[in-house]
Amino acid sequence: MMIERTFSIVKPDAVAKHGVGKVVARIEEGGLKLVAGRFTQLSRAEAEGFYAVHCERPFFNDLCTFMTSGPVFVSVLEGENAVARYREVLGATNPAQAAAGTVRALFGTDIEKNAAHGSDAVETARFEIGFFFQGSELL
Ligand code: 3AN
Repeated sequence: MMIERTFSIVKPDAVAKHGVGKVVARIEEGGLKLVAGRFTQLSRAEAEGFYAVHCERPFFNDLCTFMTSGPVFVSVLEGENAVARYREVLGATNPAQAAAGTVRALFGTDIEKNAAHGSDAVETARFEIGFFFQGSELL
């Protein structure tokens, strides 16, 4: 078992539904702990930079518009196999396919408004954490 860190965004749809506390509760119940967290509202440039890997995808423009549409809660999670574990807590990308009880099944609307983001690999997590947090902010 590896102690890892992963990166989370509670997206504008879930923040608007007052879901931040409920998502954090599921993170903690899943055996992960928050080592940093804050609200922010993404600029267009931040959204495009964060999702740069998807810039050729047809949904890129709409995704960036959605992600800048309201406040988000960004956080860093730590624990054993944190990357895979958090993706289990989130459920499948498409809420319609997410297992019952997962964050996306509970709070997601559709594949774009899917309540929360979690890094897909340790390397990605390192990039995504560094995109939002300084090392000194990780407690
Ligand atoms: P995940 O966040 O589960 O790793 P990715 O990396 O395939 O999923 O997609 C990144 C984000 O892009 C997703 N969180 C989702 O909001 C959005 N997305 C993915 N596929 C679609 C799609 N077909 N239409 C609209 N948005 C999408």
